[in-house]
Amino acid sequence: MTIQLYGFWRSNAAFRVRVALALKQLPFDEIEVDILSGRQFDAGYAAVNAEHVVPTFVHEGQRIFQSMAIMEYLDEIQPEPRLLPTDVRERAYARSLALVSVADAHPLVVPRVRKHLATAFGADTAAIESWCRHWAAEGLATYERLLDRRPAAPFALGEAPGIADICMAGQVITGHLYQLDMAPFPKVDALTKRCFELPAFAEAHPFKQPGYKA
Ligand SMILES: N[C@@H](CCC(=O)N[C@@H](CS)C(=O)NCC(=O)O)C(=O)O
Repeated sequence: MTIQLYGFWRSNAAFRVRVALALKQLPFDEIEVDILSGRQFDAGYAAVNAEHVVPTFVHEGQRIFQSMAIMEYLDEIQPEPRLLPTDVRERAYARSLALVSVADAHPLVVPRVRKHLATAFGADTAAIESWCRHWAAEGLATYERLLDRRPAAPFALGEAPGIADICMAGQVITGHLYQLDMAPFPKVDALTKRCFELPAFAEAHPFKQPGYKA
């Protein structure tokens, strides 16, 4: 199976896909697109990804974008270990948890939003950091409330990590990038520490990628 992943060390969405690939033990080549230097707008990559974002996943010539779609595709081509539960209600809950970060919290802190805050509204670095910290914390607070209602056992849906854990771990990485105190989110902290004890999560961490800059 030939897999390529257009990604970037800091990309939260690429992190999700790297973890999913590692859990399924699927080897892949990662091609760097430096989204902090604007390489996502280069003509070559614009032809690959119409949204000018990473990740783009390429499997046997087929391009797939959006990390949730990619993770679901991986579950279909290589069902074990499962990232989504087989039970229909559990599967909906797993997607709901994943989308708290993927659809609601993470999109508010991506480079194009940070750039627009600066260019359209004159936000300076401190204001943009404050914005990002706020939305990173909102995502974590939502996860904490959800884990209050349904405790981890020991992962979000049971014995093994899946898409919910991957996306929650990504949200915690955003918190770390903005130096958030995790004390208000003890259940999220405990669950994601458990995730990062697994090589699939630890090795996919942005700080472990080639090109990482502190
Ligand atoms: N919802 C998309 C998010 C894609 C996205 O926004 N990716 C970011 C990196 S995590 C990006 O490439 N941003 C470029 C930009 O904002 O200009 C997914 O889950 O794949």
